[in-house]
Amino acid sequence: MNMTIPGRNLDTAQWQELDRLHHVHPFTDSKALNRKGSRIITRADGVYVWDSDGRRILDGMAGLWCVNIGYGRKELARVAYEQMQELPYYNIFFQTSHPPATDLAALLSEVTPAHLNHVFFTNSGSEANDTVVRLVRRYWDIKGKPARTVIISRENAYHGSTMAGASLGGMKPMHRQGGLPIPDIEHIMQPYWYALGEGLTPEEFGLRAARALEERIEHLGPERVAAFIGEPIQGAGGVIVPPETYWPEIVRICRKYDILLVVDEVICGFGRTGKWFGSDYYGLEPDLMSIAKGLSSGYLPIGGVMLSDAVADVLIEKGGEFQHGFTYSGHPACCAVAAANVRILRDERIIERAEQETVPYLQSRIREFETHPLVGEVRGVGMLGALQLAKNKDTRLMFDPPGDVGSLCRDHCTANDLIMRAVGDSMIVSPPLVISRSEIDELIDKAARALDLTARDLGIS
Ligand code: PXG
Repeated sequence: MNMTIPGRNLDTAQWQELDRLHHVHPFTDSKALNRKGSRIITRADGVYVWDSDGRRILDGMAGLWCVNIGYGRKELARVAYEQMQELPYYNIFFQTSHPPATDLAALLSEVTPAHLNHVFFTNSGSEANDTVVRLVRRYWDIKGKPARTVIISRENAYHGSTMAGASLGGMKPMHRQGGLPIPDIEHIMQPYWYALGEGLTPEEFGLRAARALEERIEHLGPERVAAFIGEPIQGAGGVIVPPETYWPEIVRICRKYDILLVVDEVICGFGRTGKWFGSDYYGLEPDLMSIAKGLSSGYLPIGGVMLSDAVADVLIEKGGEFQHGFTYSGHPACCAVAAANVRILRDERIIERAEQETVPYLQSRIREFETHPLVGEVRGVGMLGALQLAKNKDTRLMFDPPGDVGSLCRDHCTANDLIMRAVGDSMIVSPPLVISRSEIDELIDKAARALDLTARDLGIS
């Protein structure tokens, strides 16, 4: 099958060859990929993507956790087309603005938690978190406490791939490449009960994991600590759903020491948890909130940082010029598409309908895997789920080395035209919020088959 883009009419092998010769892929062993050739995705609709061989694949990951609204919404294409004819680009520096950026800013203040009424636009979640580092340190500087520079994050957190994003993240393999983390970023234990909570109930463990924050603040000296940052539910870390006790205790500690609470909603935002934001799900009142992905459902790149009224007051009323910004901050086409996406989510009640109908169905169906011999734990909230594979489900013995069995299972999913992500030995689902019950059935059937084939390969039954 040939696939045409202007100027090139190539078949699968030709696209793969050009890719091999010229394209360096993110988070990829390029040598290994080049041996087998990349999969070429050519189009998408609803919850499905098609590859260049014409195979229809169920996208259980909504792209990279972002296509919340589903593929193929022509309204968004139309909005981009019209906006690009009207005003394809102008910046929002130097005392200018334009309708798409201003409209989206106002719309975001409506849909985000009530006390968040200002946004700083970026082009990605990583840039949002870089902006967070600068905002947090600037905030304390303006408040006359420049020594408050340390930001505390968690091991196995993911906050992006730029220097600051990867530093905030707790991914050791990322830190090892490029001399990270940058100074004054600290990491505490993550609230991963299945892996770390042996001998404790989830509730006890949640408190223990949260109190690691208090211990670190005391160790560093509270006068040095600027903020705590966390994903409501860790996504790329393996859909780690914290015990119920965790977030209330984190909030108590942040308030006690007067440090800023930064909630990274890049995955959890815009409906992923069945509420508009993970902060709504856990009842959090963040001082700063990072957003991206579902903000535009991935149709165009855009991110941002929401500021609480209190933070905005300090930054705007007392801060003078904030020396930060990107050429494409508030890009007109990206803002117009994001606003259209948010309005569709809101006006079609996509999040509310998912919460009532398909979220409970997905959550109950993935829990059927609790009895599977390979599955040690099933985790999930909203349209997020994880099947934790374990060598011995009774003793919680994990596979060693970690990741090989997850990759094997992932390959069985792929061969069966289902996209699931393996994070170590956790199998992840994060489908578009518009997935139907029958599509969930298809996802579960295909995942079951992949698990069975994996168990067979390992001689487990
Ligand atoms: N914060 C969180 C919580 C994320 O999940 C980012 C920030 C960075 O966003 P950008 O737009 O800069 O990518 C993310 C991104 C994976 C995977 O393999 C996850 C992400 C990105 C790429 C791959 O699960 N999350």
